[in-house]
Amino acid sequence: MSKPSEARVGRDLQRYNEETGARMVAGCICLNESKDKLVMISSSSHEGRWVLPKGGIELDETDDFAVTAARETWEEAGVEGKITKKLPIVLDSRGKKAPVIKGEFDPHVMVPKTEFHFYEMIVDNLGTKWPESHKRDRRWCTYSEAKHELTKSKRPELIEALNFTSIIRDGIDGNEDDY
Ligand code: 5FA
Repeated sequence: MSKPSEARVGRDLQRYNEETGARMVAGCICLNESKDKLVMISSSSHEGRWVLPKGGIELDETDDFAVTAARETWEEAGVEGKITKKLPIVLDSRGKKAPVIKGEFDPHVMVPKTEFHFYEMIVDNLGTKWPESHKRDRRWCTYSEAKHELTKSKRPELIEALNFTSIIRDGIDGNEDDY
């Protein structure tokens, strides 16, 4: 992959799901070799919140969303690695109703504003300078630290995606989901 030195910006090329109108986003959950930690980055729009590297799939990109996920992961987190699996799609948690683009509009049906296509990645390299290094922090977190941060950031759908990975869960927080 040739690594861009600048991040793509703007929503002009943003791809939306033709059926639901949901914004389509791809990203990576980046695990270390021993699979007991993941990379989190600070949100650029909400100070003090930690999220996962991800971003909009664009109209000129391939249907292989792993390519977008790897691009966003480099741009936002400066991480490169090997994608090992595609995780099930998770949907926006904000619960707002949005018009269905195709088909009947049903006011009782919750339509996601965003759908997330996440991939599990095993980290090979942490760059020291990357397109958004000037505006984001980056850190390794255990499963329970990540769950804590994503709860604080009000991002249950990102926890859902994390729970689909093969991360080794630490502590009481991690074990409780296993029962
Ligand atoms: N946003 C906030 N809460 C959301 C939720 N529960 N479900 C879906 N979307 C949610 O913010 C990214 C965008 O997602 C914002 O427009 C926010 O309103 C909306 P973020 O997840 O806090 O990440 P960020 O601040 O780092 O955002 P950006 O990288 O600037 O934006 P994107 O992740 O969309 O990536 P892109 O701009 O590179 O395409």
